[in-house]
Amino acid sequence: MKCIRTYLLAKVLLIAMPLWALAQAGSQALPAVIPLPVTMTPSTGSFIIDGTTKIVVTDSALNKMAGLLNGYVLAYGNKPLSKTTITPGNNFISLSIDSTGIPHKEGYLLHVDKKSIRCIGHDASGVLYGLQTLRQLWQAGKGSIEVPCYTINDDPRFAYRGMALDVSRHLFPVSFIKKYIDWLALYKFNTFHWHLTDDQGWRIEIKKYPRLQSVAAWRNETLIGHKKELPHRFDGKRYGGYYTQQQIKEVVQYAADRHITIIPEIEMPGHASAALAAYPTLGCTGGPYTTATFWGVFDDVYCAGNDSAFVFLQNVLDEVMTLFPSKYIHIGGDECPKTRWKVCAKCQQRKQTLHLPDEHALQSYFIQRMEQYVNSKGRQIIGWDEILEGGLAPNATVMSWRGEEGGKAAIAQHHSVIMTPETNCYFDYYQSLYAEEPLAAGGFTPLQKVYGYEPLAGNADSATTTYLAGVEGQAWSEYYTSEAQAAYMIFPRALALAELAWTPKSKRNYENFLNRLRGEASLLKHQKINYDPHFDDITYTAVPVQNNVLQINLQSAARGSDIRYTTDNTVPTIQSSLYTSAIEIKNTCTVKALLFNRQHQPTGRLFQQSFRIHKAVGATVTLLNKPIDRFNPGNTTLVNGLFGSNRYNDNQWLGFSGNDLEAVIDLGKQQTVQHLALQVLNYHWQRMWAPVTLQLLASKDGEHYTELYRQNSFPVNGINKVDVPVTPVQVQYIKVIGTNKGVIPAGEYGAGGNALLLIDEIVVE
Ligand code: TNX
Repeated sequence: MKCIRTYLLAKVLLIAMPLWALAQAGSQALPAVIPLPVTMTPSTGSFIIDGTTKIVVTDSALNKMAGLLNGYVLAYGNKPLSKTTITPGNNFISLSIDSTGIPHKEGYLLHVDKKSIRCIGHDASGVLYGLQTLRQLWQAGKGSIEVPCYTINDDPRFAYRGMALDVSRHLFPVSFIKKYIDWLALYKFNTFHWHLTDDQGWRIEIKKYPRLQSVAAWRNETLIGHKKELPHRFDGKRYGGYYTQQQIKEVVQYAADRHITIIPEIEMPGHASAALAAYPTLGCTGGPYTTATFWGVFDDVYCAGNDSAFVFLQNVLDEVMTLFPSKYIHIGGDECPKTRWKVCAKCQQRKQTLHLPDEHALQSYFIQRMEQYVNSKGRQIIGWDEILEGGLAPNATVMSWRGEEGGKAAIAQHHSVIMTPETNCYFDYYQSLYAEEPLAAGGFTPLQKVYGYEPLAGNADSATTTYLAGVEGQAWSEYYTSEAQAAYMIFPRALALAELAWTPKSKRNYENFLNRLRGEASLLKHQKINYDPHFDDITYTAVPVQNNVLQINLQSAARGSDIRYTTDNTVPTIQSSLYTSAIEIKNTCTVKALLFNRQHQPTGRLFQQSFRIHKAVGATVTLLNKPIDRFNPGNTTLVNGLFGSNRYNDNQWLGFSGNDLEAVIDLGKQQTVQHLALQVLNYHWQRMWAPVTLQLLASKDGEHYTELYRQNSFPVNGINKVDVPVTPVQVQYIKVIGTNKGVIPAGEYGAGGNALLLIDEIVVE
């Protein structure tokens, strides 16, 4: 045990954690292995790897693994280890395969004792994963590496453990792609989903179509700031590039050496602006088209009535399938507006000839025709969940992103499914609500939300769900303007996903994960992963406890730190109030809080949040219609003194999908009201539409209402603040009616679907 303690102490010191943290962490101070292995049994002592240690490999299939191990050793400035096929008496690391002894695919046994390390895999992947665990166990120094004695038995929960990267919106060089692949392997991902084409740029060389390189790979300029900021501003700089086939081959090999399969994605029939710019005859109108310069969904798509569009895509896929040996080829299928098809003679002709009922069926025809082609080459397709609309292609795997609904529907039809719901697996969303977070796509997916995701609500392991292949994290790059920014958004959320993908459900525990994540800091740093370190930030909840009184709870996952706070707008110091229990707030104010460590030093970022206390805070709210689950943090959200932010997914907005808002606020007794205020959202690119009509009414008895105010236009793109002074009246009830836009009109994002009406905080003064 002594050595383990020494090891832990060294590790703790290395990451510059104060000593008290060790005591604090107590028995939870495990070596920082992420994802957590199935079983880890410590024993006494440690093994020292130095220049005299040998790697024993008898199976030539594992020579590459020995090479990788030496790479990891070298990366710490140590000498490479020499290889042998003869097992010495001691001081060796043996790599071997035993598919009977280790029964599970990709599983491994890592046994470290004072004399040797044995890494036995079910297959070569298993050996690779054993080595990744070894890298996380060891304490590397110059000249030698100490590994605590352990026996670890491990294998993955899901067969499909994926991370994507969008290189269309922003392009990343081959050097970054390789680093990314290294990082994925370290956390035991086995699939890299490479999103290679989109409206804003085509990134793979296709020799048959040179204009994909000279035209589709380039855009004239790029949007500055967020898409919701109107009018759009552009940088005026030509942007683009693509990967040559030679580079792709190199990356595919690099990934294969790390047992990562690359699944290429070639988008169709939508997200095709760049390809159409190069070959306008493939679209319905014939163009001219341009490679998109801002983010979104575009009406111009491949023409479903034009055989040459299919021939083009088949030729493209021929080259793609030559480059990528993966069983699966992702052909997109998402966000394809039917606007052009509806008025295109060729598309309508196709619809008629095939007796297709509508344009959804036409999309289904498109995907099925491409599926047949891909299948004829011995491969399978993956498509986003929109491929369910109009009928699923017979052998397709569905990637469920708009929640789990698509995934469930596909499972019901006995199709294989990969879960990647945007609420939990989209790493382009904000991970914190702190104002200093760099610009991101808009939603809010903190680390805990990723970690807490459980596919199919905990039923993922039952026999009925053999169709659930696994999970994937999405890295859309609209707002990833640099490699550092991409890494910041992806990590550590990808680590949370890695643990969900690998570790048995029963073993997962967020606090324990955070402990290990803190312990992982030195490795993340060594890997030069610019991860977001703010997962210990102070967060809060606010609950109205009685009329005009809010109870504020502050929390942080940080161990052994104190929270100190102020309500007078000053920055907290060590003299400020110590947070011990919920704060009661009776007046409008800003709470500011900071973490102080044992040395009384402030750590982390300054928390600040304003609360507006008004007459409705704590009042009873009755809703006529139920908000949709995704935007239903509870009725009191409308009267909790807090305003929703433009990150709209911050649990302050109440959302109604397709149906109207009708809220009645009971102030408890008659009161003088002279001012009403609220907020509604207009983000059409996220299906969010301000009400067609908003009415504010008041009543003394809850039966007879008088209209105080009505508004029919909400011109602001984003948050519309409604601020209404009213002639003072004595009332007990306030009614707010918002008429939903209903079905999203043609030409708009999500056309034909239900509009979302979002409202927050009804201020009564
Ligand atoms: C939707 S997810 C998209 C992407 C965007 C992403 C932004 C999916 C299949 N399509 O084109 O980049 O939202 O969050």
